[in-house]
Amino acid sequence: METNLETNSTSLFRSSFGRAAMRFLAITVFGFVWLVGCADGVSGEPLKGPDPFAALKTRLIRDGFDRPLIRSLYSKPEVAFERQSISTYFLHREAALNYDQFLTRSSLDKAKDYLGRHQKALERSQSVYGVEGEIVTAIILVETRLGTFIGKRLVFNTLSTLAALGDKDSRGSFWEAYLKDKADVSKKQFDAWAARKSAWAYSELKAYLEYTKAQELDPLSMRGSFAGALGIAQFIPSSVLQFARDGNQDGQINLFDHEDAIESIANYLNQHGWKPGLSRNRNEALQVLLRYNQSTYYADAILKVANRLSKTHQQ
Ligand SMILES: [Ca+2]
Repeated sequence: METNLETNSTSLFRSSFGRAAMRFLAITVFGFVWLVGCADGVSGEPLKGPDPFAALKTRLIRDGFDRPLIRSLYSKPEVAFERQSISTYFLHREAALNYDQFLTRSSLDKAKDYLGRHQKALERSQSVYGVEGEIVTAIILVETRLGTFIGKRLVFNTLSTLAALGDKDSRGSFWEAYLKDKADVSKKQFDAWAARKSAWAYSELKAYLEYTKAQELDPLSMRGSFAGALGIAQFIPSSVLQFARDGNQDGQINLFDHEDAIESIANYLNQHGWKPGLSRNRNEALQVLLRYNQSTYYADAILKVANRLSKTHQQ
């Protein structure tokens, strides 16, 4: 989803550092972080040295988050510095994803079944937001295999880990412990990436804490992608705050509920310019879908799946 706008390596490569330079950086950093990760098989562990979240906690409290809540959250045993989520970040290769897998008969049959099971919610979204059920279903198929692959990492850990790299000391500790003698990348290059990424992650972490507080959800209850996207629709927290809706009208926006996810996707696309029948105009439809995920491979796959679903639907 939009998640991937700011978080995947495709957009990383589009950064001002220059595509080639960042690709080199990504590959080298990934390669060495991955090797280090494989060497001891540990994913979430404290950084060597001082508490990696110390500065982050102070910053959150200074920015108005409740001190006892922040201290309590970061003292929980499941909270850990997920250095492998950093390496996975570099592993992600948008162009290498096989989108054809979503066009197999088996995938399309499952999607067709989903259209039937969630017909009511999909029809309501179509009438309120003008987004065809086939488009919403195609997005849910590609994002999370219809809600069956929603990520294994605690969203809180993923965002906290990336945000912690904004602190010079934590970043330095990470460099010293895991990259300095192994990575074929300069400290300056790593610093530049970490500064940009951590700023994004801090903003998303704040949005995540605001969302969980407003909806009375446990911040440690949600798992998501290595990029901090959550739920069936894979929204990043700032998009959750802005575009998510309570589709099943139970008083809580929970993107692990299908009806909430369906309506949230439809609202998101509507707010970004989707109109009824837009899927028949490929170029205009692509422009809106690219707001959801910046990859043209992705947007193209969504339209192909939706098109196939519409055809089988009419038969
Ligand atoms: Ca709900």
